[in-house]
Amino acid sequence: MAKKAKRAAARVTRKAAAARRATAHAQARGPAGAAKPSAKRVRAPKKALATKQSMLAAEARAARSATKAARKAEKRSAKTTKAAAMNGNGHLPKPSTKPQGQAGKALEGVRILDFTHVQSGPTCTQLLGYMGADVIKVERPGVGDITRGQLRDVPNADSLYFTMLNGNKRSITIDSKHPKGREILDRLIKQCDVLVENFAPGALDRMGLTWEHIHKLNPRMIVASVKGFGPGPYEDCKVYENVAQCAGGSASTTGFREGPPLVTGAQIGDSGTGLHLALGIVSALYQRIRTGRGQKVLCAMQDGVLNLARVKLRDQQRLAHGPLKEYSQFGENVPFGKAVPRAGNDSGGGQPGWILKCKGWEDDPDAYIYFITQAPVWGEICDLIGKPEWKTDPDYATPNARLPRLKSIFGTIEEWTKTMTKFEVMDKCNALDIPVGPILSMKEIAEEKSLRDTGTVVEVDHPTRGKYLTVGNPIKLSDSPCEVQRSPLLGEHTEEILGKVLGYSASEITELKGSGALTPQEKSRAEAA
Ligand code: CAO
Repeated sequence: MAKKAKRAAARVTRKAAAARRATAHAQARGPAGAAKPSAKRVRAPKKALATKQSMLAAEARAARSATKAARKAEKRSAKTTKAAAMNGNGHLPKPSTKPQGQAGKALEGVRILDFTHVQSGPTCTQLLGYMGADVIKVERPGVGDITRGQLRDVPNADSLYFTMLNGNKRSITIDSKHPKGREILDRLIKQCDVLVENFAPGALDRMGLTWEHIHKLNPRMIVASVKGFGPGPYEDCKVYENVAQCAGGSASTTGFREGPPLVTGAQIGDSGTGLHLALGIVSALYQRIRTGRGQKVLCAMQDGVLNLARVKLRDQQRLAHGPLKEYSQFGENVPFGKAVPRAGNDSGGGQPGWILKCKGWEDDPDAYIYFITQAPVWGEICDLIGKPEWKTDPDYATPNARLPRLKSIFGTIEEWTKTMTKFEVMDKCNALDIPVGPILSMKEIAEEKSLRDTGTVVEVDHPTRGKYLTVGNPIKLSDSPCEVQRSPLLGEHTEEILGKVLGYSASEITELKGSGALTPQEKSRAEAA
């Protein structure tokens, strides 16, 4: 009986090792080649071990004794089960011995079927490209992404609107409504890991690319969408950036109390939602390692904006318990209404701040600095601006005492900041750990050397428009270097993708070209002109 228990324990250990090998193998192949959803190849170690453990337990009970070796083996397998459960996808491969930055890129092996246009979706797929994914952008023949021709600064060249959102991608033109085009798309679906789209609600279904169709062709595919609104009364609406800023609570809380709601220059509706979507996609890719199957990822722009404006929903709830004392309207004795008001340049946190004029403000619209009266450095601020008496004056010495008189305090600080440039104020304040920030113009940012050095602002060369600046990857990974590439010309990689990715022969490609699935129909050609 003891022998039986030993054999059972050995079988458990062998199973655990096999499961470990299978998982490591699946990981090495990357998500594009992830294991079958049937989970035959990547056995869930936890389940296998649990079954075997219970067998072992049964046999051991029957034997009424177990050898020392059997108990050791049982302990080992229990540990394995626990570890597998803890990291969620089994065992990781051994740590690479290559130096950081030389072991490939984070999303290498992941292929994206990029059906995005305008800004929200392209932001997401560009980021995935920066992380090493192979992004195949599908565009309508002859027309392409509408932004190619919008806000053009160089005649007959793709606009900066397009080029700055579509780097690190390949472009293929396919008429998704042409029967042959549908065939090509079906092949692409089988070859890709993620389909990303931000069409108007229902457009993907109208192309015949329903979730059911996609999932049947490729059960591993993740289908990621940006829509204006989530399920509800507005779900069928088309949405652009500013609509999302308004519907997500940003516009009502931005601007000055006396003025109308204001939209911000930062594209929190489009680029912000694209960023949210990218996180959804990589999470779904990670879960797929364990489950072997894809899922739908949906980011509504209203939700994305609200997520970024969550401090204002915080304030809405605080309002039920009294005035918002850090808002300058409190100090000005202006009563609060029922909803969170616009706060001008008040700091959103617990440390009051305001934008103050600096030397040259009369001629330079950006000669300003954001100044924060952080409580721990209040003494340093008082000394610096020549008001040492405020350190002990009961009207100024504590944060609560200062709240009703913030406007006059910032007025006094401004008299001091106006005597210097914003960079001189920066130098003086930083030396004392006083948090301040210069208002930088886009011109200053474009010329800022440190942003070039870190790859946040990158110059790339383009065959028709020449050199242009773009924003590189704002997310820096130490083991996944980012090389920013120019955006593709319309259909630049059509043949390459048909041949190398989809395996069409030269004669089949010629046939496809003649079918009209890759070339503009007369109507779209006229529209594009
Ligand atoms: N071949 C053939 N047809 C194609 C095609 C291709 N390769 N690519 C797109 N099309 C078709 C679509 O199928 C759709 O046709 P139908 O309406 O007949 O089904 C048509 O082109 C237009 O798509 P659309 O409705 O998405 O585009 P639009 O310009 O009318 O609307 C937008 C643009 C952004 C308002 C809408 O796409 C939308 O609301 N998207 C979701 C929210 C979003 O991402 N907004 C942010 C945009 S950035 O500011």
